[in-house]
Amino acid sequence: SHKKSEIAEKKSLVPVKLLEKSIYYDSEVVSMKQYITRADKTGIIAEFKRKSPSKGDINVNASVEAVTIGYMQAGASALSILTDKEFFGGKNEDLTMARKFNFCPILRKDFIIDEYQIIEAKSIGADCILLIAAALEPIRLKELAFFAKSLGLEVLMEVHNKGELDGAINEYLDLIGVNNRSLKTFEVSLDTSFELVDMIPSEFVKISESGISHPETLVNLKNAGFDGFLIGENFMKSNRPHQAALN
Ligand code: IGP
Repeated sequence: SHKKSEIAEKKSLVPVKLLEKSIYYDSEVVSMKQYITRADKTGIIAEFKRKSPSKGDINVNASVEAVTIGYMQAGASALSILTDKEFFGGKNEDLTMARKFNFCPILRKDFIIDEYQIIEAKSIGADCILLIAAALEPIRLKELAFFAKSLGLEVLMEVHNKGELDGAINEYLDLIGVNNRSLKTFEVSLDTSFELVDMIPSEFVKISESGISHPETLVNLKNAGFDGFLIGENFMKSNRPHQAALN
């Protein structure tokens, strides 16, 4: 959703120099790669998402503090916080709020196309960024991944098919996520995950994203080789997202 002009505007409003003064900018990241693969964890990346283009309003009044603390107490391995405003009703402050109350890896969920957004991610307290293969030229994706690594951040690359995976894979990625939801039709198919899992090289942590709503789905995905599971809507649609169970 971010256009170049919007980013330029923001850069002049909040210059990089100011972002670099944030207390989070120099603090160490909490490794999502490590947390996801820890044997004593569930592998669940629990997402805070107020609304989405596919579902409209999901939970517009949810409190970041209550929900994220609850997610972690319930056994999540990590958090994903939407910061995109236009489509998901998120904001940077949501991530910073999650950071203040939790010691765990936090993924900044947004449409990243520029280095500025990566500096911003670090400054608001993120540990990991998302790069979407469908939205970036492979060479550009690699540049952005390299840049993120240079700030100490981890990188989750999202793919939808074999073409994206083969075209964009590079040595600066930490985790690879297969998104079961088509960005074009919003249709969810878990087959996407089952088809791609064996094509992901073993050095990357494997995440299945979207449309997970049954415990047996999670078990099947795990048996197929996935380490992590990104779950948003199924939790957020409940009045108490952190007490929601997959069912
Ligand atoms: C979570 P779900 O179906 O559990 O709410 O999905 C997450 O995978 C989804 O929000 C997502 C997303 C994205 C959002 C995956 N990739 C890219 C925004 C941008």
